[in-house]
Amino acid sequence: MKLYYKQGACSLASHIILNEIGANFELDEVDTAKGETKSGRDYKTINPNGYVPALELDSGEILTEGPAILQYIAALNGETNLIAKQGTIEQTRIQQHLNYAGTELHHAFGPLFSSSITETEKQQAKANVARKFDYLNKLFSDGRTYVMGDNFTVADAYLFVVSNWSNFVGIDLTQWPRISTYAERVSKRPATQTALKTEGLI
Ligand SMILES: N[C@@H](CCC(=O)N[C@@H](CS)C(=O)NCC(=O)O)C(=O)O
Repeated sequence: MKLYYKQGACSLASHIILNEIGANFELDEVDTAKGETKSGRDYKTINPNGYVPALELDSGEILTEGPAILQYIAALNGETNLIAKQGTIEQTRIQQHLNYAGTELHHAFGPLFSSSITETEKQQAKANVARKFDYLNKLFSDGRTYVMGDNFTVADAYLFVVSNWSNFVGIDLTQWPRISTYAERVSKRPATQTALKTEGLI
């Protein structure tokens, strides 16, 4: 398997889950601006949408869209509890959190990575991110360790990566103490540490 990634991007979640399952995999870094991989491939031939992550299977088949990739990887190792059985309320909840991570939190961060954003737009985007964090912070008010309870799942990998972007866009995550503690907890997992080191983030 080969993961096409960009340093610290949402592809980091797939990288973490590959480590969590103990997968044998390669990495190829993508310069999304140039549309090229480090190995010299035209990235449009891998993902026509131009964004990371993409996962190339040993069969040559390519998977795209982070949440789908995360669940595919997790299912490769039945010894882990990174996802739940299809059709159960637990799996639906994991989907709920993955969807929140992607279409709400990740989406809210989007404008903050644009080089053409105005100061007013930046403040609006930050306020929007804050609303998304408020919801997540409340979720943790029952003292849960991970978003699903005691068990770390694919949703935590994605939520961690997106929460961690706060450091790159001038948002102080300690405004949401439970999220800040949670992000710290996920960052300490050996699989996360390895991924962060490999991507040159620590
Ligand atoms: N819907 C896609 C979105 C992926 C996405 O937004 N990827 C970003 C990085 S987090 C990207 O590659 N953006 C292009 C760029 O950074 O130039 C997914 O969930 O996989």
